[in-house]
Amino acid sequence: GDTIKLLAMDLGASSGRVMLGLYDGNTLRIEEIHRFANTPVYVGGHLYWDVLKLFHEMKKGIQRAYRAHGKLRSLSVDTWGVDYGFIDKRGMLLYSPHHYRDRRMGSHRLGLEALLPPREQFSITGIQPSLINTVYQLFADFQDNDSLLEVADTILMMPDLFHYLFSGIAAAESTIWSTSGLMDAVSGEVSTEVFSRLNIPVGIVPQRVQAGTVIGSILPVIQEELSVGSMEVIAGASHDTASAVASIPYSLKEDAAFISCGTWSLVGMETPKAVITEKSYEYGFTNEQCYGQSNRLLKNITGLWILQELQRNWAEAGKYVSQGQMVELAETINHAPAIIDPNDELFSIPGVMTQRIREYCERTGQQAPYTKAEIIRVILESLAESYRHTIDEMEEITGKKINIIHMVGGGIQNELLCQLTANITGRKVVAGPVEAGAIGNIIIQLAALGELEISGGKQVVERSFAFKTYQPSLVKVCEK
Ligand code: LFR
Repeated sequence: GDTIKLLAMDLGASSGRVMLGLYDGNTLRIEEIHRFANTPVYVGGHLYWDVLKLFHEMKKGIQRAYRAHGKLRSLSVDTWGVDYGFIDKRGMLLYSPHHYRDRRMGSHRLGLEALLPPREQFSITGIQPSLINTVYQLFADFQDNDSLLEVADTILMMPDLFHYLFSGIAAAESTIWSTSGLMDAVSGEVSTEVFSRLNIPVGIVPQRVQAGTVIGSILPVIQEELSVGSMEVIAGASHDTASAVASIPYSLKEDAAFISCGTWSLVGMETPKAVITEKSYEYGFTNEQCYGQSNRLLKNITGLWILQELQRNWAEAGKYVSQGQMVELAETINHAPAIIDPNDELFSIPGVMTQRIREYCERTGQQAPYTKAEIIRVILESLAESYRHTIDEMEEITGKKINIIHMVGGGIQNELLCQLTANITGRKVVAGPVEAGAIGNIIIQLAALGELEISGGKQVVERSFAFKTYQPSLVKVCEK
């Protein structure tokens, strides 16, 4: 039959990609059409996403793909979680969406928690309370801005917002909404309890759709602007982590965990239902929705973000070091002088990471890293150490033994991180696919279009992409 061509717009917190999927009924090929930076902007001390620029880059991607490959069947956008924008009654975007690393939530934390204590948030929603969550952001917005009640007609999570800009249709897709802290873990619907406790009008949430729904087609004005034909707009598993996990061609229900490695490291496993217990709460786990509605028990670990910040710091000082060079440096020594907790608040907002790491080491009585190699090595070993810790906790919470770790996402190009993960956790690591978010996005589109079953989709992924296995080794990887 004919090859099906479709586009995955996979947006991460530091860069975005437009990927073309080519499916011939047997294997899937992907091709990067366009890659662009996603650089947030400070305005008056607040941090925002440059949403129009992102939309512009995605349109550029559509145009390029169309020129090179002709008719495209569909597109779907997936993004990081928790962030959102508002549209007014006329359907106009009210202002640029805030970045979850903006600081406006801090002063409203206690106010919110007086109305809805953290433990109760967790027991209703299954979501671990965190200042970045939609619920904290939204509460702060309504507190800070009196006019919002009148002018905000509809809230759109980031992927929903882009789908709206492409199709004119406002929808609330379930996987992205599952990151909000505003959904009921049992019903999988918006929690009217949470909204009413916080005096936020629940009517701002648009029609709910499940992951894998064709919601419309791109607007005629956009077709005209780009000189492209019509294509369907699909709400896939529009949360990047849900897409990434959907691409893993193995069962995550038995003895396996996953780590999705990007700006964040998401460490977790798939369970039939949300795991809402004393322990899962205390250990800091959260529950989000998977494609197909099963549950993802996981922990957010501040991941390669620390390395990305370090890279930005050094580049600003005129000393750019690539990610590859960072790994080479880390391999020149064979042991980190200290271990940090990547989730310590020190590392959560933009800043000079070398200083923050030294500060952390002083506070904890450890020898501070001095050279570049030492600093990078501290970050990588600390990540692997926090993976080990999290996986051990997960075994305790679920009573399941985890023998295999599936690592996916751009971060697995850092082979040292994969090997350190195998060594430090003492478990076998299977790494792949790298473009997990985009691949998950594409197979879900194919399923929504009726072109394959999702179980078949997993086989397609297995046939089509490379995987690499790392066995735990006691030999230091860096000893040459
Ligand atoms: C990963 C991710 C995480 C989410 C974090 C912030 O890219 O989507 O799942 O918790 O970004 O939105």
